Amino acid sequence: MAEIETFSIIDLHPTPADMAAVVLRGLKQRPRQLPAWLLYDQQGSLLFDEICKQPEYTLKRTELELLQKHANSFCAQIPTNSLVLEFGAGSAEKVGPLLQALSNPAYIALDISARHLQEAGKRLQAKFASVPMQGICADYSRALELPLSAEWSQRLRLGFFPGSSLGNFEPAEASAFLMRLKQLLGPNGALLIGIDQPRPQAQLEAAYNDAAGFSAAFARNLLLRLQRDLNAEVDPWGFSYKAEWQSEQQRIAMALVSNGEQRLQLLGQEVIFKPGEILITEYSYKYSPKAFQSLAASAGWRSRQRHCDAADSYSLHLLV
Ligand code: AVI
Repeated sequence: MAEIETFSIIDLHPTPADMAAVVLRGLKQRPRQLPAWLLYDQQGSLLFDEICKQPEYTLKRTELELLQKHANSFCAQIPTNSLVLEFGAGSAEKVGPLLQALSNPAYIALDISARHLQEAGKRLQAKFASVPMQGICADYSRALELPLSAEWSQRLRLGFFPGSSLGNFEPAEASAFLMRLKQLLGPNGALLIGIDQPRPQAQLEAAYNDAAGFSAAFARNLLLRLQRDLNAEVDPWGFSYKAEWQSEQQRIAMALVSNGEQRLQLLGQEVIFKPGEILITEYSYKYSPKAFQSLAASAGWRSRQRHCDAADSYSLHLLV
């Protein structure tokens, strides 16, 4: 009988002191901007799951369909016994088709939200009882040493970076991140990555400002979490949410806009927002397949296989 595995987590989450330092640095920037990983505490991860269900936000559904359709052909290129490393696993709902198509895989889910990861990992483990799995709670955008057993270290690595989360990095950071992944995945490693493509402005702006208000709640949760986790003094309702397509940069910019003059206090430091001043919560860059392939090439990756959806809005790339 196959062994039944259990899902456990190694917790490498930044400490509150680290988080406070990152927040203060971001609040002093112009425009003020906080890193996207701060959006994902337990509450933020649940709100993001709701965004993914909204009719305007098609990204997750499109990607899942592509994965289900092409998992076998992607995985035919991946050796037996590979270790799948998923960056930003979230609810870990996308890796299923890969675990099904691969022969004798092991799986590591990295995510910044420990509780969300624990619950997602437990559900996935129940579905794939014989696949050895491990969760790591960490900010994967920083350089990372993986705490791997000797047996897992010997497996060839397949990186899995779905959801177009690469788009939440600035292009220079995205290139540096892809280079770091090359190191981490090793000389025979591969990377399966999902990339959202530019589309008409109205469609994109609606996707990031859904009628039900989950995108706005997701952004506002950033300030609520500063209150909860870092005892910041701030009025989250003193800000309105805005998402706009900036065609020159090929990105959606998401921001909280201060409704009036107001103060935010953290660790004895005060930040004054002027009326109309913005706090960027996130950018979401979009890449055509060609633009992405050239970014990947500049980081040392070669394209092995690519599939787009029928509407040509999203692409999955296998890089080696
Ligand atoms: C996770 N990431 C790829 C999402 C995106 O589309 O940029 C985050 C998001 N923020 C608001 N809506 C979606």
